[in-house]
Amino acid sequence: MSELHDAILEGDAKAAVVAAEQALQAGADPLDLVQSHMVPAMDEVGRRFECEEYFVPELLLAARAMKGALALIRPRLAAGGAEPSARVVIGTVKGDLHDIGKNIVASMLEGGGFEVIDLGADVPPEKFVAAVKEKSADLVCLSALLTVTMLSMKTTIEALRAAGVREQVKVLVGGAPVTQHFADQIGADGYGENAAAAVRLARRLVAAA
Ligand code: B12
Repeated sequence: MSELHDAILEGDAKAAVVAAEQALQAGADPLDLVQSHMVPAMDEVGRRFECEEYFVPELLLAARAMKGALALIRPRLAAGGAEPSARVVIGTVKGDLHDIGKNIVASMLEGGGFEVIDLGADVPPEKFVAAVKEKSADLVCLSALLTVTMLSMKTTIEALRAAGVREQVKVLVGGAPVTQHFADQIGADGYGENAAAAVRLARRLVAAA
């Protein structure tokens, strides 16, 4: 595939940054770079990890290369220039350190005209609740990449309910192991498969509210 894809797969952060720079200079679409080159590279990293060709060090190197290239691309994703239409609190749920996908969703939401409050990774339910209250958020976006931490999404929605703010916000969930069925089961308002879907859905939910 592309040099950018291969640099991430090989965990070569320098080469990934150079390849991303060159692609952007050549006029590549930033979202296409992410979706058609970078995400497939991380998927292949995951596949290799699963069949024990890669181990945690390779995972970390690939993630570092992905993040290096993303740092260049993120401002372009977020350069929508629209007035903030609604306020979103986003984070990766408790116990889960995966934040690459969450960061892409956050950038795309910013580009889509949302004001984004990013709480980071490994965010406990009470921190989501506090941010929703403080910032009068319209939307909460929860990300999880581990099957075990998907349950933290449920706990977070329960905490929003217990704090009396569940009806105030729409809750959107996503991340590789999450499905529409799971979203329905835990009482989320929506599930998005990728960052573009997240923006579409966020707009629809806010408009309906
Ligand atoms: C990179 C990586 C890591 C890095 C994370 C670095 C970082 N800062 O994020 C490190 C090395 C730290 C790591 C650690 C671990 N990892 Co890991 N990791 C991955 C890997 C290879 C890629 C994840 C990624 O970044 N993908 C690219 C992004 C762009 O995709 P994404 O996150 O899915 O996001 C997109 C969509 O899902 C969606 N989305 C995401 N969030 C949201 C939110 C909303 C609201 C919406 C609408 C949409 C949305 O939009 C995004 C953009 O399109 C995956 C394999 C894979 N293919 O997913 C394994 C994987 C997730 N890891 C796995 C495991 C097992 C682990 C460890 C337990 C390993 C270990 N033994 O220590 C630890 C756990 C640490 C922890 N407590 O979280 C397993 C999980 C298995 C499972 N089903 O539970 C996977 C699937 C690998 C595998 N095939 O076995 N990992």
